[in-house]
Amino acid sequence: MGDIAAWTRNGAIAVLTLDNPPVNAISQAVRSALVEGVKRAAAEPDVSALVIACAGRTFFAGADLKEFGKPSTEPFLTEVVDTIEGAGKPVIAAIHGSALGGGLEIAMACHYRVAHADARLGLPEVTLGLMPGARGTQHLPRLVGVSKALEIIALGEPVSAPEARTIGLVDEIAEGDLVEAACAKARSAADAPPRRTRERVAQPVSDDIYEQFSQRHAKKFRGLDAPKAIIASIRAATELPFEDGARRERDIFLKLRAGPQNEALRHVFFAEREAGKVPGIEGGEARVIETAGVIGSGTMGSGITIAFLSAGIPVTLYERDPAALKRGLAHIRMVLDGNVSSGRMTREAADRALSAVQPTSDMAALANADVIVEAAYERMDIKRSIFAELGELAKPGAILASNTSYLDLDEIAGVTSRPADVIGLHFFSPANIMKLLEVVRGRETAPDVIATAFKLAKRIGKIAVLSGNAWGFIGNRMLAVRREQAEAMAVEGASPAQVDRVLENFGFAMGPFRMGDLAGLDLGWTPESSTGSTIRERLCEAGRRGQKTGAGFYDYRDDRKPAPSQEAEAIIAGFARDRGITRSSFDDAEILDRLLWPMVDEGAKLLAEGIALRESDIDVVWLNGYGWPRWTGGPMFHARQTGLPEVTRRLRALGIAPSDALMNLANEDSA
Ligand code: T1G
Repeated sequence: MGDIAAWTRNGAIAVLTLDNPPVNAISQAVRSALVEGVKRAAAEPDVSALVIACAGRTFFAGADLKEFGKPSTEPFLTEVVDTIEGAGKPVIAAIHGSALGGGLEIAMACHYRVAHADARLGLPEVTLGLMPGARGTQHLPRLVGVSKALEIIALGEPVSAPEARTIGLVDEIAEGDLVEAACAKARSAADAPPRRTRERVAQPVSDDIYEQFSQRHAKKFRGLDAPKAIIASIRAATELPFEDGARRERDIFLKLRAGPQNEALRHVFFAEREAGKVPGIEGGEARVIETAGVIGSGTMGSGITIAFLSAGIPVTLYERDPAALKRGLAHIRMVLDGNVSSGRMTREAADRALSAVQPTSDMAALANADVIVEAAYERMDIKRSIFAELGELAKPGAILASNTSYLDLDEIAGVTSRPADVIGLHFFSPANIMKLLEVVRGRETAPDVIATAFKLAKRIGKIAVLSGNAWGFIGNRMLAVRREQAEAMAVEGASPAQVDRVLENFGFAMGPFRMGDLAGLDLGWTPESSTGSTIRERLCEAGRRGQKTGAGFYDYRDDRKPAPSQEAEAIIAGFARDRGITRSSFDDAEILDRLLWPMVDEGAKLLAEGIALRESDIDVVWLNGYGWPRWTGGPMFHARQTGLPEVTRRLRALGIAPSDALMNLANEDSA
């Protein structure tokens, strides 16, 4: 069996232990070893039952995603599952870590399942644009019923071992040694015929169970092909003989696996892991972070504080203005209480978090923090004065981070005598929820400070992407390009509602104009500084500063729903007239091209300038910071799937000359 599988005996029980680090992905070698092991157990007369276990940190974490996109190799996982379930002697799964996807399918093919109390079990294929492809949609409803199966498979959320035990997915929670417990279960099962899941019945449920489930999760399923297929396959388990349901499942699985959404979502899976690998930094020494300081208790400062507290990192929250500090603390308490009522957090954890924040209006209280994140106003003069003080008062070795969204990190670092300790940690609002963290590397930022930032990001549940120090870093620079195109189209005759609808149909939750109104049109604008040179400024001058003033690009009634605005339209038309622009109508395809491809062109420039390390990093930024629809893989992947030469052609058709950076990528693509 080679070194991927070990065969040991525990009396009459054979134990087959697979070892394919790091997560026991079910590679071809693993599949072969499993089939060989089951056949060996059948052939050895003094073996009365077989335990299947995994070495390392987890049971099988699913099919080997690295084999996708290549020709399938035998034995297929379906053959493995059928061989296990068809075995003449009982086969018991010993589950620890995460039994996911094909891993859980292997476990369900076993006749009994024993799990470690900390194990998790799930079928997350839907997050990859897939559905289980090895009897998962047929076995699970037979074990736990249709409603639970719908949740576990169509939502892709794992269950804990205790919950799995309660719903009938797991037979026992191991007390003490897992393999010993599994062997004991095997001994107790050895005299009875194997209990085959496929011989059980999946109880039918009424149509409205499926209807209600689909409606309840319509937003989550929007744009995805897999959920509908999953629901149909689970239903088939209650209507068809096992073999027919399994055949149907396999056909649909293979179609999804060959489809664009699986390709895009597999790209996302690996891209999000690749982003954490920074050449010259990865695995480097990191500084110890036990306490944090946050400067500013506004929306960002309190969100960042919650992110640290939720990861068990105590925070000294500094705010110059005591009234603002009080508001910030109230916001933190409200969010933590909300986490408790939504079940995302226990009351104890929330109280522990609340007791770990030390509010202060004296900056000296930050002196002992291991990392200090400045989340003050987005003005360079304010940031310079804060960092000049921080440079003096923060203890040696403390990391000084700015949450700036656009500003020059080197200028900020330059006012301190310790630029090596200065880094950008650009959180996205709400900072306690959004997963993206742009880690901005200054000219003198020390490598161990970057390594610490990436380690800290993982600890607080963020996905970090490295950015060079240039205006707007990665995401906001591309966002500015999209906004410019959107507002230009509004001046040229497209309505804000049409532009928003086009982007929302593509898969964004919110189009650029609704987003602008929500964020406020007056960011960085003041009546004194206004020049009326953009439609945003014209709207602000007319008092239309966004949803918060009841009017922006849209009118907002008391239900806060955006309604097309005659007044905004008149202001935009007036702006066009002043510039001698003849307005015309747009078709949706042209609007989408003008929203997406100039952003991709900007992404190519970011790569050429070395601000972004990889195309996939740019995807990760947009997927996790701006709600790019995951099933299309991100801006750069979507452009690749469209074909870069085609993207440059469409840019030219819009009258936009592709940059040299994009042309170079396109030429490589067609080489
Ligand atoms: N295949 C290949 N490599 C995988 C992998 C997989 N399934 N899962 C993880 N890795 C790699 C990952 O790229 C990283 O590599 C390393 O392992 C650690 O991962 C037929 C078709 C198990 C919860 O969707 O959810 O089965 O960067 O950083 O945070 O029906 O990995 O070190 O080189 O994520 O501790 C279904 C995917 C597949 C589970 C561990 N299974 N994996 O999380 O570590 S489809 C999944 C995870 C399927 C069947 C269908 C997580 C984890 P590197 P990591 P982690």
